[in-house]
Amino acid sequence: EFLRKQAMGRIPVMLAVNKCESEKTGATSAAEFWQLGVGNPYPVSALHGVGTAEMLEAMFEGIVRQKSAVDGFGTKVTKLKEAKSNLKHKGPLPWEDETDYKMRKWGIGDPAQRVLEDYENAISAFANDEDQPEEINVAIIGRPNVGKSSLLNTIFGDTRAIVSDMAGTTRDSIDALMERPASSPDEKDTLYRFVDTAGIRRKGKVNFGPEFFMVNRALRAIRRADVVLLVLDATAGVTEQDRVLAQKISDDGRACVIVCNKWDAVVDKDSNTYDKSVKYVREELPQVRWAPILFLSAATGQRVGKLYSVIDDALTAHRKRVPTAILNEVLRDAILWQPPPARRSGQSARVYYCHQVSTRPPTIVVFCNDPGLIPDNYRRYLDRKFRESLTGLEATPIRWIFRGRRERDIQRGGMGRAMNGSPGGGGTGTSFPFPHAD
Ligand SMILES: Nc1nc2c(ncn2[C@@H]2O[C@H](COP(=O)(O)OP(=O)(O)OP(=O)(O)O)[C@@H](O)[C@H]2O)c(=O)[nH]1
Ligand SMILES: [Mg+2]
Repeated sequence: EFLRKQAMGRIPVMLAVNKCESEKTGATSAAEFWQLGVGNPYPVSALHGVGTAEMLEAMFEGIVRQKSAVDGFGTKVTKLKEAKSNLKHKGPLPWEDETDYKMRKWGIGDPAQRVLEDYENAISAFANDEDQPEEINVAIIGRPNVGKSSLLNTIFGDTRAIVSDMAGTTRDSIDALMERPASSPDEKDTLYRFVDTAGIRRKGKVNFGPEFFMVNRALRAIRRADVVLLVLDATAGVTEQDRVLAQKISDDGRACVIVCNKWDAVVDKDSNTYDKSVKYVREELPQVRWAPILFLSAATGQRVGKLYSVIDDALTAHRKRVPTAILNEVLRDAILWQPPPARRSGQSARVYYCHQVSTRPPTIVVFCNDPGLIPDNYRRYLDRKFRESLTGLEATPIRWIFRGRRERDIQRGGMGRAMNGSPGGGGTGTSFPFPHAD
C-alpha cells in the first residue's frame, strides 16, 4: 500500500517473487501478485538464479529513466542488452568455426559458454566502478568435513560459519569480506571476498533436491574465483572426489592453492613426513601439479597466516603476461631439447611460433602445421618446460591452444619457418625475431 501510494510514479518499484524455481509454473505463481498493484511481478529464484537477469535488466531501465545513473552507465546498459540478446539467440560468435577440442573443453570455443561469459562480464561491469576497490574472489572448496568453514573462521578470527563434525554442515555459500588498504596513493584498495562453500560429495550420491543446488553453487564459486583454495584433509588423504575438483579447477582455468588441513592431527610426524606428504599430493593430484601446497591447521591456526602471501602470489601468476620474444625463446629451447615425436608414418609436427593471447589464466597460442600431430604428453612436456624456464607461473594453469597453419601462409605472413626440421632451417630456429615480438 505504501509503495503503491507514495513511491509509484516517483520511484520505479520492482516486484520480485522469489522461489519461482520452475520456469513453467513460476510465471503463473508470480502472476497472482499483480493484485498488489505495484506493477509487473518478476518470477525469480534467488537460489539458482532463474529470472534474475530479466529482473536486473528491467531494473536498469528504471535507473536510466530516473537519470540517476553515473557516467558511462548508458554504455554499460547497452553492452548488457547486447550480451543479453546474444544470450537469447546464441550467436553469431567469433569462435564459431573453431574446431580445436581443447578450446571447447575450456569453454573458449563453445559459443553458448562464450555468450554466457560475455553476459556475466557485462553484469560485473556494473560492479567494477573506478573508485570501487578491486575485488578478489577466493573460493574455499573441498569435500564435506575437510574443515572449510573452520578455515574461514580462523582467517577472520571469529565465528562466521557453523562448524561441526557432521558432513554437509554448510548448506549454502557464505561470503566474508576483508579489506586491505592500498599501500600507495595511486593504488586501489583491495577487497578479498572469501567464499566458504558446501562440501562437494561424489556425483553419484547427489540427487536432485537442495544438495543439487548446493553443489552447483560451489561449482559456480570455482568458476567465479580468482584463486581457489582446494582444501584436503591431511588425515584422510586424497580421494577420487578431490581429483574431480582439481580437474574442474584446471578446466575452469582458475589459480589454485592446495591446502592440507588438520596437519595438527597427523600423528607421529618426523623429519620426512612433510616431504613424503608433498610427494604424495603431487602424485595423487596431477591435475593441479603446478599448485603450491600449504600444510596448515585451521584448528590451531598453525601456518594459516602464510595463506595471504600465497594467495597474492597466485593472483600475480594468474595475471602474468610474458613478452612474446621470451616465450618464443623458451619454445625454441624446448623444441631443440626434445622435438615433437614423429608418427609412424614419418610425419611430425612443425612448430612455428607462439604468443600469449590473454591472461587469467595465461593463455598461449602455439602455431604449428597440424595440432593433431602434437600428442598430449608433448603438450605436457611444453607446459613443464615453460614453468621451469619462466618464474612467477606457479599457482596458475596455463591454457595451451594449438592452431594449425600451413607453412606457406606462415611464410607469406612473414612469420618465419618452423622451429624444427623445416627445410634449410636445420632445426636451429633461424627465424627469430618474430614480427610479434614485444
Ligand atoms: N584436528 C583438526 N580438526 C579440524 C581442523 N579443521 C576442522 N576440523 C574439524 O573437522 C570437522 C569439520 O569441520 P568444518 O569446518 O565444519 O568442515 P567443512 O569442510 O566446512 O564441512 P562441510 O560444511 O560439511 O562441507 C569439525 O569437527 C572440525 O572441528 C583442524 O585443523 N584440525
Ligand atoms: Mg562447512
